[in-house]
This record gives sequence, C-alpha cells and structure tokens, in this order.
Amino acid sequence: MFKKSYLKGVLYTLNTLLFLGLIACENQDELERPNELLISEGFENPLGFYDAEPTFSWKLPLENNVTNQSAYQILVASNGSLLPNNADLWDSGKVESSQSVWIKYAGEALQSRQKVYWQVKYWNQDGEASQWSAINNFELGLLNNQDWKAKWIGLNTAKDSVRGKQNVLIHKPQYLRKGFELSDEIIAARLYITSKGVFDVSINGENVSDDVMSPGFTTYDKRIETLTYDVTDLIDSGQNAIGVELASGWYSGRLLWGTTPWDNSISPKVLCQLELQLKNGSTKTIISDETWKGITNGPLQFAEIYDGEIYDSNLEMSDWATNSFDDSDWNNVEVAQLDNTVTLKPKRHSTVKNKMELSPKKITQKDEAVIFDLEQNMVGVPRVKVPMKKGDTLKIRFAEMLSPDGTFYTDNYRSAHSTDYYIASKDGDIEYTPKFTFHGFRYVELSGYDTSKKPSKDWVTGLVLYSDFEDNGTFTSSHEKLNQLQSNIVWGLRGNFLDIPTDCPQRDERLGWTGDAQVFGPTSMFNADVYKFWASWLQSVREAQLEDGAIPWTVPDTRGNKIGSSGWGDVATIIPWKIYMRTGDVGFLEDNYEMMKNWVAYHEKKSNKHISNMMSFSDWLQPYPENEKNTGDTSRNLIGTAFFAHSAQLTAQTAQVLGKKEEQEKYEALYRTVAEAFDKRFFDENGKVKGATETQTSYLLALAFDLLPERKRENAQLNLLRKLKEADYHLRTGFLGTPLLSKVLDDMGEVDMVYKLLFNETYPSWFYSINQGATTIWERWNSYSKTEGYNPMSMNSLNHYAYGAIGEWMYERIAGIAPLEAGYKFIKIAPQVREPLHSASASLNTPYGKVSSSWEMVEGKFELEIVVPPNTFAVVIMPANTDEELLLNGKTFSDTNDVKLEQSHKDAYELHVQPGTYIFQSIAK
Ligand code: RAM
Repeated sequence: MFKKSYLKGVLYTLNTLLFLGLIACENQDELERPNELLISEGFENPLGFYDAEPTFSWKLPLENNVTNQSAYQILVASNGSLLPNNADLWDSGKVESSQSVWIKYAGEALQSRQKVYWQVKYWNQDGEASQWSAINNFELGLLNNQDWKAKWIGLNTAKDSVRGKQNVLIHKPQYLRKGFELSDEIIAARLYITSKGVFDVSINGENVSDDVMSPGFTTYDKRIETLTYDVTDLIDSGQNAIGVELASGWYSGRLLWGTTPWDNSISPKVLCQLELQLKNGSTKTIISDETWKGITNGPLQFAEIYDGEIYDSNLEMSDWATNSFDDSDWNNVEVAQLDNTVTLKPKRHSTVKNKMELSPKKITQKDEAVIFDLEQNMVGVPRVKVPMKKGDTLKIRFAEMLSPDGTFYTDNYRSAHSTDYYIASKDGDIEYTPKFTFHGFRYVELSGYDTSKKPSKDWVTGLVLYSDFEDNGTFTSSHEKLNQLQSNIVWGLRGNFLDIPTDCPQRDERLGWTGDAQVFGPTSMFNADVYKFWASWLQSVREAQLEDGAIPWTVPDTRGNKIGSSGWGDVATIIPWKIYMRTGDVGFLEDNYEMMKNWVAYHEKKSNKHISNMMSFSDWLQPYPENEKNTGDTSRNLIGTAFFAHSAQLTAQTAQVLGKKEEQEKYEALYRTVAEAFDKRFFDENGKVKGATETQTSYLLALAFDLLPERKRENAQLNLLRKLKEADYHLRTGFLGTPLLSKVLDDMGEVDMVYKLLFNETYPSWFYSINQGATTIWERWNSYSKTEGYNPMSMNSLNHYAYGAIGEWMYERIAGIAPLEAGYKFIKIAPQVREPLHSASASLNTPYGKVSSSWEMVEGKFELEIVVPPNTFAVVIMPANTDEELLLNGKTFSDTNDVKLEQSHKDAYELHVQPGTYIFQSIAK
C-alpha cells in the first residue's frame, strides 16, 4: 500500500517536472525562432559539402515585435543531441551585432566526412531573446586528394575510336561494373564519385540520383568536382553490384576549338569510393581499381554534347548493374593513379537536374515525320514514348524555330549535329530519354516510328535541364510584351545555366563566355537563387586566370590562346562587385580580390600611357555597323581604356570594403589617371568623342564609368541624346553598350527615354524580337524577322541571355527594388511610374527575407504596396503631388514608429520604413 502511494507520488512529481519542462521549452516570452538556416552561399543541410570553414545565415520571422536583430548566438556540435547545452565544436557566445548573414565559423577544425549540427538564436531590437532555431546540419565530402584510395579507371576508348568533326576523337560510351559481397548488414553508406567525362551511377540496378551530366564542367587541369551520395538504402547484406555509365561530356568530348589546357584526348575515366559502415562495427571500402570490368558494346553507342546520342536497344543488358549479372566476358579496365596537381573537391554548387517538364502544344505531320511544338524555346532533352517496329531507327531532330515553309531551321546549330537516334529491338512502344547530351529547341521532329499509328502529343515531353536552383524573384506588369520580355529573360537564364553560365545552349559552342556572363550576372541574381552557381564559376575563373593576369575568353578555357579581351575579362572585377552588392558577403570579395588585382595588372600591361591596346570583341554585334564587322564601330582602344579605369575603380572599392587603405588609394589613383588619359585621348573640350568613331556606346562607357571631368559631363550627355535622336530614338548598342543604356539615361534623369527605348517595337529593340515570335532572348536584335527571315549569319543563337541584362533595370527601377547597401540591408524602393504601364510588381528573396514592391496607377491615384523584410531598413520614394494627402494603410499619414516622412520632394515623398507590410496611397502629379 505504502509502496503504491509512494510510486504515485513519484509519478506525480515526474509529471509536474515534465509539464514545467514543456513550459520552459515553449516559453511564451521567447520570440519566434529564426528560420531558413543556410550555410555559405545558400546551402540547406548539404551532404558532401565543400567547405570546412562555412559561414552561417538565418532569417528573422516577420513578426510585429521583431524589426531588427541586436545580438545572436550560434552553436555548433558534433551531434544533434549535444545542442543547445553542450556545443562541443563552437559556441559563438552572445555577440552584439545586427549581422544575420555570412557569419564565419570559428570553431574546432572540421574534417572530411564529418557531420556537423548547428542552431542559432537572436535577440531583437529590445534585447528580447528568441527560441533556439531548429537544428540544421551539414556533412563534409572528401576535402583532400589524400582522402581518396580509389584510382581512375576506364577502358581505353581512344585506341579504337575514330576521329569525328573537327578531327576530335570520338570515344564510345563505356559501361563499368563491379560486384561485391558484404558479410553483414550496413548502417551507413556513402558513395564518393567523379569522372573525367560525365557519368551516371547505379547500385543493384537502382539509380543513385537524378543528377544529370555530373560532375559538371570545371577547369579540369586544376580542379575536378566530386559528388557524395547517401546510398545506405541501396545496399544489401550479401551480394551487391555497382555500375557506372560513362561518356565524354566536356572533358573528352568535342568542344569548339578543341584545344583545352587539359588533355581531352584521354579516354573518359571514373573515380569512385564506396565507404560502408557495417552493423558489426567494422568498415569496408569498395574503390574503383583494376578489379572492375567494362565494355563499350552496351546500348549507348554514341554520346556527344553537341552531336546527340545513338541508343541501340538490341544491345541492352538487363541487370548489368546487379550482382546476378555475369561479366566474365567483359574487359579488364585500365587504371591510372591520381594526379596531385589536379585537386578533387566536393561540388560547390547544385548539380544539373530535370527541373520542369513541357508538353507539346501542337503537332503537325509532314510526310513520314511528325513535328511537336512546345511553344517555348528550352534546353534539355526529350522523353519520347513512341510506337516502333523492330529494327527501325527513330530519328529525333531539334530546332529552335521553323522556316516559313515549316521546315526545320538548323543552320544556327552550325556543326552541332544535335540529333538523337533510337534503334528498336522489338515491335511496340519504346521509351527513351537521352542521357549524356542536351539540346536547345522548341520543336522536336520524330521520324522512323511505326507509321501505322497516329501520332499523339504525349509521344514527346520536354525535360528542362539546368543547375538545381530555385526561382528567387518575380516581375510582372500591366504590359503583355514586357511580361513576355521577363519570361524570355527567365528562359534565357534557365537555358544557359547548365552547370556553367553559357553564351548559348544549342550550337557547337555552349561555352562559359566571360563577356556574356559579365553583363547578365546581376539580372540572374534577381531571378534565381544562383549565388552558389556564380561563386563556383568564379573559382573556375580564378583558376583559369593566366600568370600575367589575363582571363581567357571562355571559362573553363577551351581555347588556350592566352589572351584576354576587354569587356570580357572584366568579368573578374565586375561580377565579384555586382554580386557582392546583392549578397553583402564580404568573404566573396576576399576570395576574388587577388584575381581583380591581377586583371587590373593585365590591363596595365596591355596599355601604353594608360591607353589600352588590349584585344577586344568590343561592342559585339552592334546593329547597323559601319564597318560590317561583328565588333561594331566603337573604338577598341576606347573600350579597353574605359574598362581599365572601371576595373581599377571596382578594385579600389573592394579594397575599401576589405579595409586595405593603401591599396584602395593606389587603385583610386590609378582609376583617376586612366580616366584622365581616357578623357584627353577620346574627348574634346565640348564633351564630344574625338579621334574615334562617335557611337552611343562611347558615350555610355564614359558616363557609366564616370570617366569625364565634371565640366564635360553634361555635354557628353547631350551628345548621347543627340546620337539617340539621330537613330530615331533607337539603340545602336551591342553586348557592352546595351547593359549601360538604362542606367546612364536614368542617372541623367532621362527615365522617359529609357521607357521609350524599352517599349520600342521596331528594330533594334527588345520588343522587336518579341514581335517576331521570340520566347527567349536572341543573340542578335534581328536574329529573325517575319519579313526578311533568318539572319544570314550562322552565328545566330535564339537563346543568348546577354541582352536580357535589361532585367536589372526592370526590377530595380520599374518595380523599384534596389540595394542601397550591399546585401539589401538597406533597401531603396523607388518605382519609376510611366506610361504605358499602369501597374508593376516585383518580389525578391534577399538574404534577409522577401522584399516586394507592387504599384498601381488608376486615374491619377497611385498605390504602392511593399514588404520590407526583418532586420533591414527601407527608403521609399513615393511618387506624389506632395500638396495632396498621403495615406498609409487607408489612413491619413502621420509619422509612426515604423514609418517616418523624411522629406517631401517636388514630386515625391521620401519615407523611412522599418520592416513590415504597408500600403501607401497618393495622388500623382
Ligand atoms: C560568340 C559567343 C559569345 C560572344 C563571343 C565574342 O561566339 O556566342 O556570345 O561573347 O562570340
């Protein structure tokens, strides 16, 4: 009896304690916890992470009592159960700071394979603490070459290969396999893998991942990226097998020029290491080595990025990647040791995946062929499900557009064959998706199918392939063509962000052209979550930089001619700076600062008395060139000198952020000296171009990069306006001038003129291509016209993002969201409201959370709805007749804690706004 009541008492006390404990965990006084915990350039709980010194970022909740952060604390532990009380790797302690992004890890050194757990809390503006965040984690990949016990393996496909187009060796795709036996069940398994070439791996017949074209395209002579997969669920106790399909990809495939710094004639190879932890406490590692077997007479007989695939289903070997398969007649592989001059590093951005599927909207039959129209120019592969007859070959052709007579326009693929073939081994429906190639297309043509069957739309699906990032911003307006332009910009991005930023995705090029990247970077940062994409590619740019500072034309370098081009190589200074402005990540500038300085040194080397002599693609594809050249009419020396000054200035700004005072002064002085030389050499006393052809772009460069003395500036602006007038208010700019137009005119107060150019319908203009049916941005202002047909040049990509750089101005000025300080900690919301627009809105995920601006003008009444994310601050310029009333959330405005009227300008209110959601209304002037 006594015992029972005693027990009851204990239970009662336990219950009470538990109850009190629960209360303690959900303390009502604690603020809502931080969310969206990310590490480094935006990774969420990554596996096989690349960096043992990550940074931490989080977002504050959008709550009434949370406007700003006054302090934070980060905890890092080797096990989740140690948090929050026993963080054994790092406890930042309470740090008084409003910084909630890019905070550097400063704890115990981390090792390859280590799994790390972390959480964070913040204190708000009133010093109130939040709850601890959820626990996030990351697991490091193999960080050093020494971590690899595996060897490079593969068949010698160079031996019996033929030479194809451009005399390039055509390597047959390989199938490689290894069976192994385990004495016990496993508790964890990691597969570390990469290739020289591109691979697809399966274990026991199951696909390890849905990644495509891995490991991607890096400077293979310096760095090859590796992938890490958790394959615990794929491995059984007892018999297992691993199978790898391997093709040339970018490493040993055909690339324009075919002269890479790495030896691209070598046969593709794979490197893989499967690390297993068994239940009995032991570990086991299966590595690629001489015990593997391989063949080249599997179904995939041919696979090239430019040229397509040949798949012969007669050669299918069911179960080849399972253990029941007999590989006794397969060949032994060749083995090569690791080369320690090439570092193996975990992939530092997202792999390529099938991100979307498009269904054909129309089909047309033409003789023995059927054409599927996806009504959207896209990049990827088709999935075909087609009835066939045994022995027949299905031919799959692609085109971005049709000729007026309905035939395929493929001249612009140039030497890229871009065709897939499937050979049927039996009658009936086949299903096939190409694996080691990709195409740029809107139309798919099938021939060779069973013609007794009626073609149907579901025979083809377009799989849209790009690096696995998400949308990051939106833009929409009351104008259909402007919305189409936005859509074309976004599709240009999707199509050309397939592991590296490319010029185009369809012809025999698809390379990391630096100039194109330089102009499109900022726009891409608005539309997509591509910080890691750029950080990764910039590492390749650093690696590709030559000893004298030259940046190759394309990165990875596929030409090896060791010279840089002005406006292209300046990607080395412009992209670090512009991306820093959008992220606020100082570490990114630190990483790239040496490269910036080296590039400026190259400018110095290529100039005489500060006037540039550098080679340049110049104002590439300027319309109506007088000299009939692709490089346009603007002087190469003028362009080079302008970029020299600009790069020096950006380097000075970077030095300033990094606290390098002396270097800041040095580069500022250099910028001023070059600007002076520029002015003297190219401009007369009246701010007019002298000694060189007078072009819109020469004025744009001088004004955008601030290269003229004060007294000449206004005249130069007038001269630019005159040049525009001479061109009947149309642009005459190519790749370098176009991205500067909007900003320069805007800074001059000529927003009306920007609207004029942007809404122009006639050639050359953005809407011109839309009027001709464009669903992506084109390489040329007149790649195609309804009256004149295709541009006769075969260099005529219909998916080339460069002119999409106008997006930056659309988001920052039409919708009006711009960073006032790097990383959007201070935001400017200042929409430029003009006819023919009646409304526009944009939203953007900044490092602090979502900012949005949405305006509407109805009969002189202007309404602006905004969201300002927590831990930021916004200056809002509200267009208005300031003699009239201003409303906030429907009520007459007067200063609140959150919104203060800073000034009334003649036609706008300037408001200072704390985080939150607001609706302002005014009467327009
Ligand atoms: C073309 C590319 C690219 C451009 C260079 C100069 O071949 O497509 O867009 O930057 O030339």
